[in-house]
Amino acid sequence: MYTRKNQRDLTRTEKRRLVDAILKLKRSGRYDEFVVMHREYYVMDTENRPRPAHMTSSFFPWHRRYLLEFERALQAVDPGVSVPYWDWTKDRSTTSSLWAEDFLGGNGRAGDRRVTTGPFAYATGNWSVGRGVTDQNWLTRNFGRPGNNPVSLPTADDVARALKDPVYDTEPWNSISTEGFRNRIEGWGIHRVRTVGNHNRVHQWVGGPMAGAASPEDPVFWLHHSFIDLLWDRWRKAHPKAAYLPGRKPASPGRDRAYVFGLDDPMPPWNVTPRKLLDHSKIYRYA
Ligand SMILES: [Cu+2]
Repeated sequence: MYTRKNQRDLTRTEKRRLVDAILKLKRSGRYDEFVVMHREYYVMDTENRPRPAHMTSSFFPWHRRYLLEFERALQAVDPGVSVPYWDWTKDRSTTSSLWAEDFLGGNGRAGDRRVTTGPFAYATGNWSVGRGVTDQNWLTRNFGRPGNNPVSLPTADDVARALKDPVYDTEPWNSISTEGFRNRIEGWGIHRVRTVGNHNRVHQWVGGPMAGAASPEDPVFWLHHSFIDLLWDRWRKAHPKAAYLPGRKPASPGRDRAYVFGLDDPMPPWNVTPRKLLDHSKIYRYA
């Protein structure tokens, strides 16, 4: 049993140990395996293949397991580290300690958006991205996407509205589910209903690889998803009688059956069911 802390409460030593563990995973090649896995599971709901990770009910349990795998890999390097969370409703500034030199480094520079500060700057020689996919190998960020189409971080009100929804997820269990906690937090924009929100909006706000399928190229991915995981916790506590939905795969034949994972349907690549991931209280807790 260990604790996942708010990133703003980490000591200098805790930050250094986390960064060191991440850099070690990178050097060993293990880190990039996580990036590849996320890319493989970043499947649009127009594609006809299993889709346990995004645009679907199992978004929360899939990412819980994915984070746990990453955390186990970190702990194999340094047993004292865990994945802190970034509460972006509170730490909203581009100069938050999250983005400091001793932690994740800051925004990308003007022009090519290259991150030039902190341990993940390309010039350190310790962090390159896009292996085998792009020839641009430095990490980029573009906080708030200034210009014609800027993005702001979601607010505490946005999150509160999602937490108030007493239903976990609704038909058609995908990116156009208008009701339900899951898509209110996952945050797909729905034509004439709402714009991109919460989880997706944070990915867009950071910019660079965080805005796409290879988002774990930026280590802030883990801190973002740790907070998303905590929000699932908060929702479950707010609605103790509400169940994970759907309870089982839709009965109708067709595409849904391949991509909707009911409570007891094993999710690839681990073949673990959402039910097994509902309760993490024996593994970690949030502080
Ligand atoms: Cu994801």
